[in-house]
Amino acid sequence: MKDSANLTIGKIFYVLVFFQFPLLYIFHKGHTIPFYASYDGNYYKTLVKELSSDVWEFINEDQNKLASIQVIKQVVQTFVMQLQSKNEGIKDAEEYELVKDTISSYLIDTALEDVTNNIFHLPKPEKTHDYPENWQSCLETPPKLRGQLEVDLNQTAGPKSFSEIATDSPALKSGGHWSPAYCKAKNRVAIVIPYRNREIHLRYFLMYMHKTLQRQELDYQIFVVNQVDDNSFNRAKLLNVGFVEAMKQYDWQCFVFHDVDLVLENDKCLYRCPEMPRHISVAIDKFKYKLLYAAIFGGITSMTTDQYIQLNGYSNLFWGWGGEDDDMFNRIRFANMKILRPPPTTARFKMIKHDHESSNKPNPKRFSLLKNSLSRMSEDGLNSLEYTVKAIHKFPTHTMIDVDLGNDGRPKAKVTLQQLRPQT
Ligand code: NGS
Repeated sequence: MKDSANLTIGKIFYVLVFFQFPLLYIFHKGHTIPFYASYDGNYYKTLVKELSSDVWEFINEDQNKLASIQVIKQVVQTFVMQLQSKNEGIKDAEEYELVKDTISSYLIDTALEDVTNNIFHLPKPEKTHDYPENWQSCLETPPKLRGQLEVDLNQTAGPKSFSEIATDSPALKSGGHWSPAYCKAKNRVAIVIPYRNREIHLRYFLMYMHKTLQRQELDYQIFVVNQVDDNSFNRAKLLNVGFVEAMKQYDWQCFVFHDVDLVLENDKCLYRCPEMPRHISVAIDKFKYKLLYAAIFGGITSMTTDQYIQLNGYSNLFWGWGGEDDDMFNRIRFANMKILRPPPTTARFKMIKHDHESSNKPNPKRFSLLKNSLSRMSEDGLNSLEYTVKAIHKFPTHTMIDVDLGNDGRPKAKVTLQQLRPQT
């Protein structure tokens, strides 16, 4: 009895000696390492909030509307340095980084909140889906896939005509809409193509891609958004228009934004809805099947409807060639989303050879616009989109939306009196 009592006391002693060590160690460290918890938690929160609202006010002042992320960072750093010099705030580098991170995520959250509060409301689609609800879902691996495909974009006779393409896909419904007739497609995917005057490209695209998308067993439709005004080409704004107009028709779950000159060479690269924004045109023959640069987000991309709304779509301000895709890359990063890429073994594309169009000159403003992607994000995009639909043609192979994007801000050629008078 006595022995067993001794044993218990021994155990308690053992536990106390060995287990108090880590505690002592932590207490000891707690005193020597300067730690922001030396402020009471609320004080710290108030501090960050105050700083953030000051920064946010600064951004919202009219003259700072276009403040770049660099400027914002500078402002944040100045605030933090002021605190440090007063010796009443940040204690070490770790805490400094923490304050910076907290403030930037606060800014980003506020920007995103602005987007959500301010979001335009999507119209109710005419139809939600085209299949009976009780159908079995299509298989995870579509059985008709072929893998590597023969794609020839340089045929002497040129691509097939629109009517030949329609004949090849008899199950196409009006406007280039298709869905499997034997199972419930896994996804409803709108393919949006920004377009101007590229009929040969479009015919090659449709000739190959309809067949591929059908083997992938998607519920899909091809929307060609045709810029009919004579301003510089605005790829990003056309994508926004495509998004809104497509959503009016059907309850699309996701979008593939697709340049017309790219054709998929391997049907195993599925155009299904992605978990995170996806850059699909990974390996293109023109670039020796190598990614041009790590942050590239051009060519072909895909996003869910919700992600696109959260990002406020693309910017409307990129008139002419270049930069709009980099701006979207920034938006995605600011929204803390990741970018996914399919493997280069299947995400292989052939590009149709062509010259730069004269109406799509590089946009000289693209670099300065890219400096303030963040501060524009909440007010430049879906919620500021203005355009005029001139016509919607529901062809058998595709839906063509003729759109006037409005003025690009360039001075227009003046009409002279002579032009107005009939020539004699
Ligand atoms: C970058 C452009 C992107 C463009 C990419 C690839 O330089 O918009 O080249 O273009 N960014 C800027 O100009 C800021 S490509 O060679 O495919 O025509 O997507």
